[in-house]
Amino acid sequence: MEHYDVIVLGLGSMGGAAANTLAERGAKVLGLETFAPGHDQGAAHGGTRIIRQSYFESPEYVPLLQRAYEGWRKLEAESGRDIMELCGGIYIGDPDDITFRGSKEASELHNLPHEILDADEIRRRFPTMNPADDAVAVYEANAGYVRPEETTIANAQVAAKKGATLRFHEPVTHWQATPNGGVEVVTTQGTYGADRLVITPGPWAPQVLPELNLPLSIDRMIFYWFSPEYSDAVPYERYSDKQHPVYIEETHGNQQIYGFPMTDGPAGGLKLGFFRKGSPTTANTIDRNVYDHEIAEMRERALQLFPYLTGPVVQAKTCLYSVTPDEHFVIGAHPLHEQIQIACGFSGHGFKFVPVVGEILADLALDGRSAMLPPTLFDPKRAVLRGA
Ligand code: PYC
Repeated sequence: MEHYDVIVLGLGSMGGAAANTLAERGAKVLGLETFAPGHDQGAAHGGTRIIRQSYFESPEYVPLLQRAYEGWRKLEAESGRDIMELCGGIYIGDPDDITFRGSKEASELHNLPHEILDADEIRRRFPTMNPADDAVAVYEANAGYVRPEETTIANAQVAAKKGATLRFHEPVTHWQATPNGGVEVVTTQGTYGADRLVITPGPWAPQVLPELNLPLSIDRMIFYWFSPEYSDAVPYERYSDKQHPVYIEETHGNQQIYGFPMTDGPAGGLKLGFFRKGSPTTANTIDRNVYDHEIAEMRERALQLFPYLTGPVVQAKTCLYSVTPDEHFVIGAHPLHEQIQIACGFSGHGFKFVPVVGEILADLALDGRSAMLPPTLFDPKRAVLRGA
């Protein structure tokens, strides 16, 4: 049986980054993945993901983001791929909404460069948008987007270059901790042994980690791309990533939406979606169709911010979130087996952390601890994950 220092089960975004960092640190690594690099079955497709540091979810994430930005630049340099685009980010809300208030608090606490804009200033700078008259926003120039498919492919490419053995199209059928403190992993093609295992299952967490009975909601989410109607006053260039930021908006109790500038030319459409509005499903049974009533609902909401988003829908795609009860991640030692590290439950906001999660998982697998891991925020044994 082939034996490795570490096996990484799942080479999507987080597993790919873990394999890359582990190989860089000299470990003999095997990565196993059911699908191809950059596949569209999980949560790492759709062309773009937001990155930002003025983090309204909790200021505790900010140091991780600062480290992640360094990792994104390193991944670009090592892979020769364009992955991160800092086109700015705007977080619009009522003064008391978490989108605005939380972004402002995180910026102030960590001295992040930011500006506060009122509705007139938002319209003046970004004439694609017509927010509510009493809306306010945090504008962060150091925000933008990363490319998920490019990321996963880049991590695989760089990890392999650093010596990792990566097997795609090789589903894992079983894993187990062995009595000598190691692990054994069985796939459709063979059985492999290792001292340590890193499990990054994405939305397949309930199937891969059934013994933990994690209270994850696997949610069907949708990205939409709508064509704007261009005019002399608001031409294509105003929507492009040279002039348009990523955005998150909620005002007057409206459902939070998020989106991107146009990244694929005038015909590509403006990509947006509801921030946290999905329907429970499973990774194996998700309905990948998108229905007219869903498109109509998204357009009605989008028009509240983008008055010219009246052209045809260019495309719509489903994606999967794995949502924890407190919407914080699950990263740490498997509660039953200390030689196994798990990372899942990224709750729809994990992608921007990919490089730093890779580093944390490598630290945990090789040293049993990581100075970058917040003490309790992502603890797999925390009360909300035990139903308490
Ligand atoms: O984390 O910025 C984010 C995000 C936007 C939509 C889903 N997550």
